[in-house]
Amino acid sequence: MQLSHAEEVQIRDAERAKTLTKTQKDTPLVKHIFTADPSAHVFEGKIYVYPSHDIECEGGPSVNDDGDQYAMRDYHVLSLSEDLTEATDHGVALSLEDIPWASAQLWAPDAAKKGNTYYFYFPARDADGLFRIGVATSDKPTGPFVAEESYIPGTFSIDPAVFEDDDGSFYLYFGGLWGGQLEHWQNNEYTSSAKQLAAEEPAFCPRVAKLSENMTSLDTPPKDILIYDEQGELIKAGDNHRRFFEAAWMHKHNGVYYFSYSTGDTHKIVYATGNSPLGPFTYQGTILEPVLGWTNHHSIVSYNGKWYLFYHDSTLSKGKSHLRSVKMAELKHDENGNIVTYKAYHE
Ligand code: FUB
Repeated sequence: MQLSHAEEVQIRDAERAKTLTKTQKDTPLVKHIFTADPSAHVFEGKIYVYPSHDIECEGGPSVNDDGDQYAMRDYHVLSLSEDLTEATDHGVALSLEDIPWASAQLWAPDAAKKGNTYYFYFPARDADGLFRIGVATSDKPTGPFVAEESYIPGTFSIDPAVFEDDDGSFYLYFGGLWGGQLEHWQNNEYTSSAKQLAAEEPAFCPRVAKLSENMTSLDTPPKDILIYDEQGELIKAGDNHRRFFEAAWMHKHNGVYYFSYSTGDTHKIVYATGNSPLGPFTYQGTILEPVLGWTNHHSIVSYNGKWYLFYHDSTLSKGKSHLRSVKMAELKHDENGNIVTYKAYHE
């Protein structure tokens, strides 16, 4: 029987964990729960991290390429001490049973602050099993968050990331292949059969939409984010080391927009740069080499004059891809603005 990619990684990583746990450069921010998909932001002078909360599934997970093993049911919020040496878990901020429209799988979230309100964005499956993006609000960065009655109209797929530009506009980035269902959405319409692309066709695009003033709806329909290579050609579907898979993030450094993402089945975090939050972007290189575990997912935030990379790996669970832990490291841009590739393990 042919193994899925997820099963192959699971078998491989049980062995790799023995070495990589010894050579890891960073330790998990918290160890009493498993956390993943960290979205970090500075609110009121402190770093808050909005992660997924990984759990062991009852009866053991069914490991497959749709990600059924990622069966999360609630969210916790973490905050870091000012010297960044300690993390506090503020407990459950939102639970599946308190989200009227969601049926399962609380995947990678993000958060934003506008005025005195904190907005928590999260993907989940709706009653029909389609991933949608929801929003919940609180007057505190740690929640508890109160979810809207329905998901944000016009949203689909997974991995919301919210970016506030210098003019106070907010943009929502999202999308994810395979279990994230992005292949089912063309021109913002759902099709029951996933579109198949030939290797030479342009890859599936992540999406971006401007958020409305109220932060709970889209101001514009989602639009494709175009990512070009150095020759000015769109990155191809078969270019698995550079094409978008999931885990979108945006940061701005010296006036340049850095769009970063996971390449999925090649397990890297890479980036592309541009002059507008809406793109187009030109591919630049690797931010984070593959980590222990199937998924690679990150965020990048500036704090007290330094840049930090938040990411996760599966060292604490000894290589189980669905039980991950959030870590952090300093991230450097060189004098030309290029990001210096980070390796999470000593050679
Ligand atoms: O945590 C579930 C999914 O795994 C996320 O939504 C993806 O980005 C990947 O990290």
